[in-house]
Amino acid sequence: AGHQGIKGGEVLKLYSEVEANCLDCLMRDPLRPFVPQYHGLVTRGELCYIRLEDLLSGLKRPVIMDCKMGVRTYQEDELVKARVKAPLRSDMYQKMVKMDPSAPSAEEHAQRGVTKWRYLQWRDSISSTSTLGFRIEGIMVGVKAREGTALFMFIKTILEKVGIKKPSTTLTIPLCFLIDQVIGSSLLFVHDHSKASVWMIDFGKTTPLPDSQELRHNVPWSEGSREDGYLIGLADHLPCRCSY
Ligand code: 4IP
Ligand code: MN
Repeated sequence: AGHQGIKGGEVLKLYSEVEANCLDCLMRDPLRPFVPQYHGLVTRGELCYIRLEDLLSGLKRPVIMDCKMGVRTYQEDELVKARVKAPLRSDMYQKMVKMDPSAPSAEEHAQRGVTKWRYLQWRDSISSTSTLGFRIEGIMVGVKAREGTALFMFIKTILEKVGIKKPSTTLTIPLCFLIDQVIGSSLLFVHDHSKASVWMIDFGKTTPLPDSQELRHNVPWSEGSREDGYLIGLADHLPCRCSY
């Protein structure tokens, strides 16, 4: 969603300040080789876009899997809002009913709406997000479970190589990854018979912590901790155990 037009190895994605800031940070980070290259902003008509490397450029018949990482896909702010004055979303209520008519409470049925937090939290709870720390959001038919597993091992290896697994002992500079809560971000697995790669994508809800405090990424979330559980999904589990 939000992707627009492709021009010569580039993809335009609708501008988000959060995502642009995160990409700025990533372009100066050891993680740079593992994210789409960011070429700044461009305006088309009324709208502003982020210019990103097209990760599928040059691939003839790519097989793609999108794994959304972490134990939650909503920001803590969303929860705070839901308690006070969050607008009710009828679109999200409808998506919920479509998947499980018994999911909304009597009150939610009556108002025919749910808060965004309620919907996102429910999606996390019915998928493998809350329990395994990732869920498969999209997959192109044809990818076999065994290939998926191999790809997961692959990303694990490259992330270990750049020091994410044991950050405190191997890193001297702060990584964007350490100081950010990485929410709603995906790993994009791409393979094209001859070549396989894994990319970190989608940083629209990845925000730095207020005081450059660092996250561990491998512990369960509790309200206020800001932990995202990214490494729970990455290090502890494989796609064959995924429920979604
Ligand atoms: C979507 O629900 C995803 O959770 C989107 O997250 C979210 O966007 C949408 O919220 C929500 O409607 P489904 O995938 O179940 O349809 P993502 O973009 O990470 O896939 P954001 O990024 O805004 O949370 P709205 O508010 O954009 O509709
Ligand atoms: Mn997405």
